Amino acid sequence: YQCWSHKNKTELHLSDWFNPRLNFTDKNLSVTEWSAPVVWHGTYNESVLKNYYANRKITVGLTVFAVGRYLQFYLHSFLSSADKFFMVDQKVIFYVMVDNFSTIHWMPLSRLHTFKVFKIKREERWQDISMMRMKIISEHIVDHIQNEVDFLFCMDVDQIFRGKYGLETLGESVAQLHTYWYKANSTVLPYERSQLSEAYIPMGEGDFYYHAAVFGGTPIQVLNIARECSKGIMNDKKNNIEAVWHDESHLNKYFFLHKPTKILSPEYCWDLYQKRTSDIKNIKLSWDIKNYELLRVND
Ligand code: 2GW
Ligand code: MN
Repeated sequence: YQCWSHKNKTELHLSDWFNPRLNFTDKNLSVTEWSAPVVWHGTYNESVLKNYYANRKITVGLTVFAVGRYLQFYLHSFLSSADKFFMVDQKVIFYVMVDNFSTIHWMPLSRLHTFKVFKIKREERWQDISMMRMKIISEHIVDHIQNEVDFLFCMDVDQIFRGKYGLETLGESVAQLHTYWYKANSTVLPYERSQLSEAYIPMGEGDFYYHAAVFGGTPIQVLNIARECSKGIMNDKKNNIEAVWHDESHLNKYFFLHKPTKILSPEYCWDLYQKRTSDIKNIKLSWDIKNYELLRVND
């Protein structure tokens, strides 16, 4: 009973755990115009967060897709690094979507982490593999995920966790700053610029360019995100158009219309080939290597 009373009484305020970095020339990289925190290493108080969530018994979900060659190439290093760094000491369910069970092998996970594997149909075109994730995610949230977790992340599989990725990342709706574009002027961002697409964002508008390799939130918010993106993708298909960066263009449109409540710095999804500036203090997740010759053949 102590657990319940505590759960409903105290609220966590932004100033309890978050200390913005104020040394940016673009002050939006600290706190956005709509007052969402931009979480960088060193801006959050881990022990306050740990205490706050200690008697709330939360579970965090993480969906990841590994289809075709991506299964053998990326899944193991993604999961084993996630087990080590993603939500350490929290209950976690990894939702692993694959097109082939036979290549999955047993992997021991830490005590509070577990995984569920689901079989999905393999799409012919790689663009469709990527885009169909939105539809599949929304179906699984409705079917079961909404009853199993308090927060949900959705990630690309071609990445490796490198440092603690913890409670500071949780929020109602969470978006990831793209490594390449986080300091760029909005006119150069690679949004979809055709008015014929549902993902269209007018020139000069848009807040940030978000990376679709990481997004999250509460199950209900992630359901909204995935449903809207999926709708946009399907409507575009009907009109014979495909947005320039596929599901990522639709995700950017969604977050343009519905501002995320929390933003993660590029430290939470960094490209190690990119020149590292002094902003990047602690890399939590990095892109895995891409071998297009090996990966993008149709077999
Ligand atoms: C994708 C592209 C080309 C060839 C294969 C695939 C592929 C992707 C695949 O064969 N199998 C597979 O499971 N996938 C899944 O889709 C996997 O989870 C992968 O991480 C995800 C997105 O594909 P990826 O990582 O190759 O695309 P990126 O790294 O260029 O990512 C950005 O742009 C994508 C749209 O073009 C997505 O929006 C993605 O979320 C972005 O990070
Ligand atoms: Mn990727």
